[in-house]
Amino acid sequence: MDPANGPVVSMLNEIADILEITGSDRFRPIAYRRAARTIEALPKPIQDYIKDGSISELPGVGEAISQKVKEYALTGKLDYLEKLRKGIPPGLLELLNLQEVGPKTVGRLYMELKITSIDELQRACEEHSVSKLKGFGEKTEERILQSIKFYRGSSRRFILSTGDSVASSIIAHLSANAKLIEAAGSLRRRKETIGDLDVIVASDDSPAVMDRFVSYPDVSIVYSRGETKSSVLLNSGLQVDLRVVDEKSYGAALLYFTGSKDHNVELRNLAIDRGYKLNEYSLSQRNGDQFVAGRTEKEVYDALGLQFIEPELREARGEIEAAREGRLPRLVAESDIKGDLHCHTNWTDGSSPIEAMIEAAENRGYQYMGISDHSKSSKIAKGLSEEMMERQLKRVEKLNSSGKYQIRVLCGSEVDIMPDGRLDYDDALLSRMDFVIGSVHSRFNMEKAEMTERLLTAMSNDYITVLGHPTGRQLGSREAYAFDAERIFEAARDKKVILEVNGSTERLDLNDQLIMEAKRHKCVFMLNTDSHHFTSLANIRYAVSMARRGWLTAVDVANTSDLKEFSSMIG
Ligand code: DGT
Ligand code: CA
Ligand code: CA
Ligand code: ZN
Repeated sequence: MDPANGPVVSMLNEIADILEITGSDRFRPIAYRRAARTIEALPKPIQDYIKDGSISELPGVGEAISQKVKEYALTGKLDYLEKLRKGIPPGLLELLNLQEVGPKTVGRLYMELKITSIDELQRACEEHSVSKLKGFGEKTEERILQSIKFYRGSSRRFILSTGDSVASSIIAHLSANAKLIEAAGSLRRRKETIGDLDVIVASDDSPAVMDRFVSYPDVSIVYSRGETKSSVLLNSGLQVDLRVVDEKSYGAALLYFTGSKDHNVELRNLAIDRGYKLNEYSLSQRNGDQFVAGRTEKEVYDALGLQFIEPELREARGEIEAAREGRLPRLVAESDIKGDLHCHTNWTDGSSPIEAMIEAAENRGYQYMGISDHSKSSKIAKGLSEEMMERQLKRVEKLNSSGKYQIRVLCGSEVDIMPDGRLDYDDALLSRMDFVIGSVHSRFNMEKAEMTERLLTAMSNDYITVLGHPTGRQLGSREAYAFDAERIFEAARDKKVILEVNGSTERLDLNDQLIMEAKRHKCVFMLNTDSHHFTSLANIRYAVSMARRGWLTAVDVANTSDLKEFSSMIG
C-alpha cells in the first residue's frame, strides 16, 4: 500500500464498521470495504487519481464514495463520518478489537443488551446474559471472555509490522506540517513487538501538527493534547505518543525517545563524566548550559567521542563501550541480501505460482532464490507427495533453462522434521535437491530432552542445509517449543547446518537474543521470508532487523554471498 493512502483506507473501513454496527443498510458496508481494498492496493497516492480524474474509474469507487474520498483527502475531515460517529456510543468501536467480535455482533450486543464498552461486555458474559441471545452460547461467552483477557493483558503488544504500517500512515498524514519526522521508540530499535508508537516531529508550527494529529481518522480517544506532546489511542488499541520539537533539538529528542531507557541511562552517565548534561533537548555544558550538540543524533554521539550507534543496538548490551573503542560491527543490511530460499508456492499452501515468486525475487535484484514447498506429511499445508516433488524439480530445471530469467532458481523443500527426528522424504529424493530446510511443524509440546534429540537427529542427516524457524514460536499465539539451545547451536556449527532467521511477520525466529547466543557458538545464519505470496518477499526487512539486533554482519549470513560461494555453502 502507498503509505499516504492509509488514512483514507481506515476512514472507509470505519464507515463500513459503523454502518454494519447500526445495521442500517446491508449493501453499503460491502461497498465501502470494497473501495477500501481497491485503494489499499493502489501503487500511488490517492491524490494523484483525484488530480487526473481517474478516481471515478477505480473499481468499486462510485460517485458517492469518490466524493467522500475527495472531501477527506482535501480537508483531512469528513462530515459524513463525524455524523456517523456521533450516532453511536464511543466505546462501541473499541469492542471491534476483540478477536471474537465483529461489527454485526457489536450491533446486536448494543441493540439487545445495551452493551457499550468492554467492561459491560465482560460483566454480561460473566452473568451469562450473552448466551441467552439467539445464536449465542456458553462457548461464545467463554471465547469472548478469553479475548477480553488477551486484549487487556499487560502483555498486549503489537507486532513490528503492524507498527510499521501505522507509523507510515501517520507520518504521511503529518508530513505536510513537519520539517522532519520519524518514528522513534521500540519501533525504531526494531524490537519484535512494540508497546506503543512514538513519533518525533520538528516543526515551527506545533499547534498545526497537533490539530492534524488528533484528527487522524483512526483515533478513538485523545488522551492528551498539549503544546509539545499529545497522546491518542487508535481503534486498534495501539497508543501513539507524539512529540514536537525545534529543529535544533531534533537529534537529541530522537535519541532520547528512541531509547532504550537503559541505553539512555548509560549515555547520560557518560555525558556527566565528560562534563556535559544530556536530555531530550540537547547535549550542553554542565556549567552554564551552553549548547554543544542536538541537531542530529550523530552530532551528539560525536561530541561524546562515540561511533554512531545504530538504533537496533541501543539495548545496553555493550554497544556504548564498543562505540567508544571504535569496534562496533558493520551490521548486515537489506542491500547485502542476494537471495531468499524460503518460498512457498501454490503447489502447496502458497497463493502465487512459481513464476510469480521468481519474478518478484528477480525484481528485488537477487542473484538466486529457492522454492521450498512443504513435504508430504504436512497435510494441512497440502505437502507434496514424492511424485509431485519430482515434478517440481523437473519444472524448476526447465524454468532455469528457459532463458526467461537472469536469476538462478534453486529447488528444495521445507521438509518436516518428524517426531522421531527423521526427515519427511528419503535420502534419495533429498540428494537431488539444491537445498533442504528442515522444520518442526508438529508435536510442539514435547519434553525438552525429547525435542532436543529430535532436532539433533534431524541435523545429523547429511542433506539438511538449514534449520527452519528454529524455535517454532508465533508472536501472540504460540510459545517456542522447549529445547536445549546450546546443544543445538553446537551441533549446527559442527554439522554445518545453517540457522534460519525467519522474517515472516508473526515468527521472527530466531529472535535477537538467540541470534547473539548462536553467534557466540560461531554458527552461520540464513535470512529468509517464508513467503506464501509474492509480495511477502519484502518481509526480508524483518529478518534483517532481527539479525541487526543480534549484531550480525554480512559475513555471518550465508545469503549475502554471491551465487558461486553460496552454492558451495549449501552444497
Ligand atoms: P515499548 O513502547 O514498550 O515497546 O518500548 P519503548 O522503548 O518505545 O518505550 P516508551 O514508549 O515507554 O518510551 C520511548 C523511549 O523514551 C524509551 O525507549 C526511552 C525514552 N524514555 C521513556 N521514559 C524514560 C525515562 O523515564 N528515562 C529515560 N532515560 N528514558 C525514557
Ligand atoms: Ca514506544
Ligand atoms: Ca511511548
Ligand atoms: Zn515452516
